[in-house]
Amino acid sequence: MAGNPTAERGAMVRARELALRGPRGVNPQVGAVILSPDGRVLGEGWHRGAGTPHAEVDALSRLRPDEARGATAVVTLEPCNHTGRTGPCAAALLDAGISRVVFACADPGDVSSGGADRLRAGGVDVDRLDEAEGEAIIADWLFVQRTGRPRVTVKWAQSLDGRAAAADGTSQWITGPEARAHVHRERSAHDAIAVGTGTVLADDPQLTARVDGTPDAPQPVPVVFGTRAIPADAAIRRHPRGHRTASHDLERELFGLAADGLQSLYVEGGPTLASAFIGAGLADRLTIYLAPTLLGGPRTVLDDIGVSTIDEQRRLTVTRLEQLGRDLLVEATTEKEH
Ligand code: AOF
Ligand code: ZN
Repeated sequence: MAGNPTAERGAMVRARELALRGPRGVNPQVGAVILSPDGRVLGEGWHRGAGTPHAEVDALSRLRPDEARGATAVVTLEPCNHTGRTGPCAAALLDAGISRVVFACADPGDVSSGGADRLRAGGVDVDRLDEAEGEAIIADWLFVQRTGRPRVTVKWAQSLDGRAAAADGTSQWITGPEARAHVHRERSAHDAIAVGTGTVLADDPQLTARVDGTPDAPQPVPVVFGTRAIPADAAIRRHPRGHRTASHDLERELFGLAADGLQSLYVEGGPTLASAFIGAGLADRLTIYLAPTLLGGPRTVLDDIGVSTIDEQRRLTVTRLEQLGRDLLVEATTEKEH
């Protein structure tokens, strides 16, 4: 059975929009649209976070009894096949009499996957559509499923000669307003933001995302790494999402963040923390803002990253190069040994 390609394609675009209404967390963002055999939208649904009904069940709940018989479910993620906090969607679709299911992204879970096979075994026609787009909307969640930790971006701003600060430690306004605005958009695009206690003590950052024209931009959760105490009057104590503190066991801390549903981490400073993440092989993406200025002196952007001889250098792949006002942004990914 071929279904109704035009209606299904439109429904998948709509399902991705619906998915993004749901929260980022331990569960993926999933959207679903139920189509009648002649391609009309019968119901829409999305997943509102762990413990709430899955997208397919939410969409089915909008239909009248028996309205799902012979209908097509278009879902951004393969319907699950397990009983977790809720029951298996594959069974719910079968019970409702759905005759065709179109999904984008395969469920990567060991226990939750297999829904497509179960549906086929139950006589349902199953097809795959827009796989890449379906994966893109939950890329960070898929990364967490694969690695157990959030995706990590390490950011710094530097003079063209690779310094993060002047010799006395002053570092404000190396880059211009366009670069700083870009940083705020990046903050808002991450679930959590990491700084070392050294940065909190030296710069007293607010660590909020201040995006022009978007007063309600999502705010990342600040995570302060290190052992030194955070002063009682530190600006970070007034952060709208509170703050977390973390030890220097980076990997363990990252697993803890992922377990709490934080899928991406933006590491903002300073050199000690950035070096620790890179040295431990825990930096996935780098964003480096290059200011056309020279500072000289000892305050290099990184210290020891475990490279003692040239064979150990950390090769990068540049994924983006952009001029931001008078500064340059270089985005790069790290090459993984595994
Ligand atoms: C779907 N539709 O809308 C979602 C799915 O503990 P539970 O019951 O919430 O199950 C969570 C797992 O189910 C999650 O890790 C993922 O594999 C799948 N999520 N599946 O069919 C949905 N949110
Ligand atoms: Zn499900």
